[in-house]
Parts: sequence; structure tokens; C-alpha cells
Amino acid sequence: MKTFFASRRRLATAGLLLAGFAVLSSQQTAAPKKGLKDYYKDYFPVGVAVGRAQLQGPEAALIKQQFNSVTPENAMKMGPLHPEENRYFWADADAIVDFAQANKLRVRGHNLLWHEQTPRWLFKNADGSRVSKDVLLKRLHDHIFTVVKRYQGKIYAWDVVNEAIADNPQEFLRNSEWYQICGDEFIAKAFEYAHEADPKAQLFYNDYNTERPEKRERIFKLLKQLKDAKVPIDGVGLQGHWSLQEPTEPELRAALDQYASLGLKVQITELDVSIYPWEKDRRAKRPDESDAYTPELARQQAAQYKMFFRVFRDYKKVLTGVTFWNVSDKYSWLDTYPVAGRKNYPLLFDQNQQPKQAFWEVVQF
Ligand code: 9MR
Repeated sequence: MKTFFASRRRLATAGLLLAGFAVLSSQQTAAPKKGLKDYYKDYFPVGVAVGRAQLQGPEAALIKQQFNSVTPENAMKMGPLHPEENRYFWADADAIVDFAQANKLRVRGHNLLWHEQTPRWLFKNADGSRVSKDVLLKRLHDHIFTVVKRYQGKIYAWDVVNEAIADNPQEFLRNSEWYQICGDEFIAKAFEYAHEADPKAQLFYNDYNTERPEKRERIFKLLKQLKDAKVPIDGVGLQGHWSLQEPTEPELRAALDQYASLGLKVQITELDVSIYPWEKDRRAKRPDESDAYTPELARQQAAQYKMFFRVFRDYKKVLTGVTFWNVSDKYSWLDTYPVAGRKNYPLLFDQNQQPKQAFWEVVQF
């Protein structure tokens, strides 16, 4: 009898395991029936960075199925959008906003002020000399008013100032041309202009490596200064350009706690999980000279994504949005950064827009 029951139990266990495996593997090959936006409807909107190229074909279909928010990856940056002092290039930005309106997606505007992708005319007078602080602030004002007012009511949140903190831990603000010409004043001014242009828009400061303790402290200091000075800032964007190595769960939780303590909204604005360690310096491929997406890397990445989203769910009162930086592994900015010629696989969908193991880990809770 004993053996009979024991073997029946073993058989049942084996059966359950097999069934579980079948469910898991069929899910992993099947197209998802729901979108990330649906799984997370009681938590936060789920967004994605897009360019005009993704507004048609299979990627557009995936965007509509999976997401309920978009961020223009490049189209609204000052360089592409405002190439000459008296000329704007609206076509790409308008196309993204029109696509969003037609498909009922929210839009996060990105961004109003950055040290990269600035137009050539911005910091110079007609004679080539450097502009004064007054002239630069007037240009900033006019740019922000024109852009924010054009999309008023269609863009619910703006990354107003992007990456103003220095990379060097010994420094506070980045020594950009904005800083060289205006001192620290450009930051408060940008928020004030944006708030005046659209009082209803939510205004964010956005940065990377926001979970590294030393940079976290410097960002916190800046945000606190802005809050204390009653600058109209609503939130902080943690870009989330993460990797298999970082941030750790305690680092992520500590960052969310610290930023939330200022009463700011927090969003993850540019999420991807690189299969290479963070590096600003150029290095080709891995030590084994391969850039293949191995099953082991897929497993590690899925575990990392699973942890991130578990933490995000715990912080649903603080987090008001999670946005991925690019749609699928078909194209990621990390394919060419910091070095071209090696492939990265940082997203939840593979090069054929099919869900990866990481996708299923994120939606099973
Ligand atoms: O993904 C963007 C890439 O296509 C551009 O070439 C690059 C320009 O520097 O900017 C990338 O987006 C950045 C974002 O605007 C701000 N945070 C870092 C992102 C990745 O570099």
C-alpha cells in the first residue's frame, strides 16, 4: 500500500511538473494575449521610446498591443527639433503625437534642456562669439514656450532638465555650456518657463545612474534645493539604463525611498537591461569575444527584470510610470553605444518582436 501511494504521489508530482513545464514553454513561445499595459493596469502606465520608423509595421502593432504611453526617443530634443534659431522641424515630433492621439497613448515629452543634441546656433552670437546669460535664457524661454504650447493638452509630462549632474563624483553640476554661461540658474528657469507655458504639465528632472549611492546623494541635493526654492518640479525620472550587475535590490529600494521622501513623483523613464557591464569607456564584446545572447544571459536577464518589477509593484504609490527605451531587440541605442559592432539584447521583446523569457517573468505575479 505504502509503495503504491508513494509511487502514485511521485507520478502525480511528475505529472504536475510536466504540466507546469508545458504551460511555461507554451507561454514562452506563444504571442502574449495581453499587453504589459493590461497586466500593470492597477499599477502604472507602461511606455516605450519611439522614433518615426516604429510608427508602422510590426513594431507599431507591438506598441499598440503592449504599451499605453510613448516617449519620442530623439524627435523632441532641441537639436533635431529646433535646428536654426528661426526654424523648427516639427514633422517627426508631430507624427509621434498624432500616432499617440489616434491610439489613445499618453505622451511624455523628452526633453527641453540637455547638454547633448543641442543645435549649433544655440550658444553662439552671429559673429561666432559666445552668447551672454541673458541671451541664452531668452532663447531657452522662447524654445520652451513654443514647444510646450504646441503640444499643450497632448503631452502630460515633460523631462524639463536632463542629466545636469556631473559624472565626476567630486563635482556637483556638469560643466556644460549651459552651466558655463548661466551658472546653476538655468535649471530653475527651465522649470519656471515650462510651468508658465503649460501649468497642467507634470515637470520632471531626469538622470542616469540614479541608484548609485554617491550620485543619488548629489541628485537628491539638487532636487531638495529646487523644492526648497519652490521651483515648480513634480517628479524625478530614473532613466533605468541598467545591466545584469546593477542596481541591486537594496540600491533600487534606497533610491526610490530617498527620492519619494521629497514628495516627488518618481518614474522609470528609459528602462533597458544591458547584457554588458556599465561602461563609459569603449571595449569590444565580452572577454570571450562573443556577442551572442546565450541561454545563460537570457536567464540572468529574466531574473534581473523580475526583481525590478517586483520592486516597482511594491512602490506603486510612488511610481507613476515605467517606460522602456526602445521597442524590441531589433534596435536599441545600446547596439552602438559605447562601442559599435557588438549587439545588445536589453529589452523584453526579441529581434522578431516575440516576447522573451524576461517578458514572462515580468507579467507573472
Ligand atoms: O536613444 C538615443 C540615441 O538614439 C541618441 O543617439 C542619443 C544621443 O546622445 O540619445 C539617446 O537617448 C538618450 C536619452 O535621450 C537621454 N538619456 C540617455 C539616452 C541614451 O543615450
